Amino acid sequence: MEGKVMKSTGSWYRVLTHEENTYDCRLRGKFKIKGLEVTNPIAVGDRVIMEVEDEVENTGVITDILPRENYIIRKSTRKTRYGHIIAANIDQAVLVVTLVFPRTSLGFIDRFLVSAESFRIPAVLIFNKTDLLDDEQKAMQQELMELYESIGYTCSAITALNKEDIHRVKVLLQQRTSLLSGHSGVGKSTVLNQLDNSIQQKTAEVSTFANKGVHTTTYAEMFSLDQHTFVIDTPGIKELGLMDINEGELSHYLPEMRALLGACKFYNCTHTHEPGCVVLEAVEAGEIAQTRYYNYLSMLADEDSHR
Ligand SMILES: Nc1nc2c(ncn2[C@@H]2O[C@H](COP(=O)(O)OP(=O)(O)OP(=O)(O)O)[C@@H](O)[C@H]2O)c(=O)[nH]1
Ligand SMILES: [Mg+2]
Ligand SMILES: [Zn+2]
Repeated sequence: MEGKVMKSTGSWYRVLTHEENTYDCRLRGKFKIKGLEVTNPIAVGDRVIMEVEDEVENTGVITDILPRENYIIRKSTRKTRYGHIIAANIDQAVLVVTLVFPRTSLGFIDRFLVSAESFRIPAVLIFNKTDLLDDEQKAMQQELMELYESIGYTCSAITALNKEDIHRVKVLLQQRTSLLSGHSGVGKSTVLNQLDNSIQQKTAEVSTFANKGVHTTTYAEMFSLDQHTFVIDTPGIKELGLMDINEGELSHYLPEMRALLGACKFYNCTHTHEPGCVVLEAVEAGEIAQTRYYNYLSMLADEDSHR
């Protein structure tokens, strides 16, 4: 029968079937997807075919994987040549960011957005922990939200424990399957726990010593808020190594650059030094944010990202 992978630990998978039964499954055989080298062949969100092994224990085996609509992948931290699929078959990627405790860098945000663009997955930014910001930081956050909104990304500023804020998050998630991603400690699990009383993900305080999260969530897990609304909690990530993006493609994944493509003098313009480059002109004129342009350059320079 067919089911959906709700949780994956790497050694077993929790599968929810159409009949709303859940089974803890292992894999049978090898699952190799052509042209994709990954450390995890099956990820949360995958639609699979499974056979029941034990009706009493609710165990089974996954025998096949159905074609993916999409997936979001990062470079494996252990084996750099390999990717690690964060989730499959998602409607949107929600990046939870915090200006403080811990601080999310713009480089990380832009890499995440580029990655989502490359997989054609709409991305949303949630700025959490606004209760911890001083006036200067609030102004900075406002500026960032205006920047990303102007590029076309929906942004929302919240405090996880504020009911009205959580209501706004609910509206963003309605009728979709969403991935919650971001650094450890930004509050992904805290937000999720507020969305539904039945969800009780472990959360933990950010280390005051390192100003970093302590990696409380260790496995990706999908929760259903209603029949049509699913949210995936994931372990915090430090970096998002970009996969399979070549030099020529990169600018297509920054929407404000994409809008100008084709207008540069040289068709193979890298937008770094060429005469008649409309991207450089737009940066000069302040129409493209310097931070976005610098992060473009940094991604371009990252040898590993366009192999
Ligand atoms: N002040 C404040 N604290 C928050 C807010 N949201 C979350 N926290 C706290 O931040 C800490 C980390 O939250 P978690 O939900 O565990 O973070 P996470 O993103 O799930 O972290 P990992 O599972 O490690 O990736 C906890 O102590 C939360 O109580 C918020 O809006 N304001
Ligand atoms: Mg967590
Ligand atoms: Zn150019």
